[in-house]
Parts: sequence; structure tokens; C-alpha cells
Amino acid sequence: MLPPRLSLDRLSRRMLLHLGGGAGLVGATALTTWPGPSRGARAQASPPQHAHPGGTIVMPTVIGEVDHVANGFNPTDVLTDFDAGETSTLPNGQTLHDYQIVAVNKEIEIVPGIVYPAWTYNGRIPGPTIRVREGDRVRITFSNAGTHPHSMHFHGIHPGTMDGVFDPESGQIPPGAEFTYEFDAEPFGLHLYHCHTAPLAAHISKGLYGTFIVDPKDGWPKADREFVMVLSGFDIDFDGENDFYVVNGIPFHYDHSKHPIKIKVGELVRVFLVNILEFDQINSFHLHANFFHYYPTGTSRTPSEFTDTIAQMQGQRGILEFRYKYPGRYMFHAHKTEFAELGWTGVFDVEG
Ligand SMILES: [Cu+2]
Repeated sequence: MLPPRLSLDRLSRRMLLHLGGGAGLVGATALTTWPGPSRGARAQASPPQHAHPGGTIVMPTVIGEVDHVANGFNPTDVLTDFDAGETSTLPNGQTLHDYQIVAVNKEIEIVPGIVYPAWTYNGRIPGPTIRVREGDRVRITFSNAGTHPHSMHFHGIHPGTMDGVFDPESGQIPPGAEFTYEFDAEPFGLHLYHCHTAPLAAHISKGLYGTFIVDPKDGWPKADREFVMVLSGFDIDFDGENDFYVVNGIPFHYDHSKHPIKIKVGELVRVFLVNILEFDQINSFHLHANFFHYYPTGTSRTPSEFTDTIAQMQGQRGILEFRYKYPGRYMFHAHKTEFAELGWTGVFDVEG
């Protein structure tokens, strides 16, 4: 067994291959497709080890649970923990949403026994789901308790001084410093925020990103369920390639054997889907035994497509709406099977 909280700073993927069983990975595919030192080397890997502990493997998964309490967040809660901040009314009648966000280094147990030295907003991956209404005022007091300069760059329409890039005050907040971002929320839709400090790929892949939802002034049509799903990955040996692919921070969390997402037949389900995956060029979402209406960026009430699979490059996002006709257990996952087998998979458990 691996030590319970093993730092991965110096742990190579080759070592993990040898330790794979102890790290809790099961499923022949997870082991045999475990990334080698490079993508070129992977093709020359030794013959597959077809281990099938526990009988038939439906999909690769991991045995056991990560310590959600120590992590400080649970992906089941992240689905629905929409954060309106502290709200008040400004003299001009505008609603103000006040947020306190801290960048902090934090070790996150991403699969049992494997701890990743993350950089986080408020100690969680993804960061808080900021949800406001079109035209509201957003005020974010951002403090940097990390060890590198960081920033918050929001997607949306706002002044350059609030963009978190070039402006000397907002662009690079040094460790120990603070900056207040403030702007009107527009346009309505599904957006995101992330650190924009160089080297950008490192700052994003370490965990500094989150969802920014701007509801239309008159709201969306009523849904029975609303879920946030943030797609990303973890490069645990820092070689510029992902070793795990995730929804809401923890690989395999929503699997059928772990924490499937419970819904009911006929309910209107709305998924706010955001892709911030670093290193790989494209991500995807596929829904089993169903079709969904897709609203790219959430900026129109007219869906662009009625489909079961969509692709998103980094920074793209969109709203999915669907209802299940039949009870059952239905997978949702990247339709890039490598991503699915390395963690980006989940299940809707539909009750009749
Ligand atoms: Cu940063």
C-alpha cells in the first residue's frame, strides 16, 4: 500500500504503474492504459495485464474513498453549491454580491492514497460557483495566501482594469497581497474564471478555476435539477500531460459504485458544463440513452443542437437540458475513451 498521504512531487508515473494496485486503481483498462513517461512510449508498453478483481469490470474505477473532509470539498456538493455571496442593495438599487476568495496552496487527495499539491480558490477544486443575475454588481475581494503571484480573470464584459491581466494592480497579486475586482455582471450566460498569471498552463492545471453563472434578468425556464460540472485534469508528475481527467475535482466520483447522481424520470435536468482542461486540446461530453438540448455559452434561449455528444475546447462551456424517459443507470462521460478511463466518467441513477 502507498502511504496514506503520499506527496507526488517526486513520484513518477512509472512508479505508480508498479504501485497501481496499492493506489486503489482497478480495471484492466485503467492499468493497461496508464500513461507512460510520454505518449510515444505508451505505444510500446509491455503487454496488457488483464487483472479483473471482483469479476466483470464495467468501467475502470478506484477502490475506496478520498478524504473529502480533509480535502475541504465534496464533488457531490459541488454539483449544486451555487454561491450568491453576501448580497445587499446599492444606493442606485443594484444588487451587490460580495465574495471573499483566497488563493491557497492545498494538498488534495485525488484518488485514495494519491495527494496532489494543488493551488486552489478557497481550498477547493473547482473554486466557488459564483452565481448572480444579469446587471447585478459583483465585488470580489481576492487575497493571495499562496506562494506565487495569482489573479482572477473573469470571462464576461468588464473594464480592462478588472480583467486580471495587464493592469498592475489586478493582474498579478503577490503572495500576501489583496485586490478587489468589481464589475457589472454581463452578458447572461455560463462563464468561468481562472488565474491568468504566467506560466498560465501551470497556474490553471494546478487548480485555479471556477464557474461564473450570470442568470438572465427574468431567469431561465424552471428546471427540476441544476448541476454544475467543471471538466479538468491532473498532471501528477508535472510532465505537461494529464494523468487523471475529472468532473468537479475528483476522478471517478460519480461512478455507479460510488456516488451516482440521483434524478427522477421526467425531471428537467439542466447541466452547466465548463471545460477548463489544460494540456489536451479538446474535451467532450456524452450522455447515454438520451439526447439533450445544447445552449453554447448559455447566451441564447434557442438551443444550437439536439444531440447526445458535444465537444468543448478549453474555456468553452454550455448548458445542457434533458429529461430521462426510462428509469435506469446511465453513464455520462468524455467521448474520448482515454479520458473516461482515467477518471472523467459518471452515472445518472434515474428513478421511476
Ligand atoms: Cu495563479
